[in-house]
Amino acid sequence: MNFKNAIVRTPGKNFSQGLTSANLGEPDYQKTLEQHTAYCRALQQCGLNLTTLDPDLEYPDSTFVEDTAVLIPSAAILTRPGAASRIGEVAAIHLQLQRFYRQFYSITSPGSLEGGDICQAGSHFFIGLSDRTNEEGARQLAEFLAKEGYTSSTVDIRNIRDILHLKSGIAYLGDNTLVVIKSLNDHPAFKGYKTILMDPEENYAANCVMINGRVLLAKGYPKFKAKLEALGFTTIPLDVSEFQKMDGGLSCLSLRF
Ligand code: CIR
Repeated sequence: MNFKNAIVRTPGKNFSQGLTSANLGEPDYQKTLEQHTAYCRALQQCGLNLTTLDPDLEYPDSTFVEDTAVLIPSAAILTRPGAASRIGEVAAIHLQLQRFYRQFYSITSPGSLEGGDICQAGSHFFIGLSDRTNEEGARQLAEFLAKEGYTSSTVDIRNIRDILHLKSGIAYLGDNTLVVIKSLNDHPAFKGYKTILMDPEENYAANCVMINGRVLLAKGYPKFKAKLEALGFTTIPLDVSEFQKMDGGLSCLSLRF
């Protein structure tokens, strides 16, 4: 799948006031900005046209734009984040997406859903059931996707430790290949896929993204990087330590379409 565009939002100076369960200390704002700039540069290096939104101080987590929408070529599905403090982030993204999309769907109450729980694998979608995405949100998304010609299945991660979203634990790299953490490896939904298994001490790096033939991955995870390169993938390692402190990963920093 090829992408042309990406939407990103520069982190605001109150970024450290967002939600987090990581015990990694407070992010350094200057470093956060530098890492975000390098991330944006990497997206451009992959051929994407960037729409860069200004910081939104009303929503400290709003740099994690991926959680606000699920995008397919024919439609944009606006989410309804399970984190109450993040529901208001969706309106601004809706406005931006109107420049690119005509067909919109919305997840509505009592459904909740965050983009980090949604992993596209070709014409199939894995929908994570998490503390942020509930059954009703998953049901609504599955219905919208079916209307647009996609299949889906749910993956319950509520009993999996240390992952916020489904895509904290899996990534799809194309060619029927999934990156998977050990605790999700035996899930029936992933039967029939080739899997790249994470070494548990490198689990954080499972949240990587394939963009136009290159894999963006977190810097500092040598085993995973070597594994990918041995399989013939071109990698772009990026330092995202400050985002990790706020439970964020590489994928959540952009909407790619
Ligand atoms: C949150 O807890 O909502 C943010 N601090 C982090 C969101 C990360 N999003 C993602 O992995 N898709």
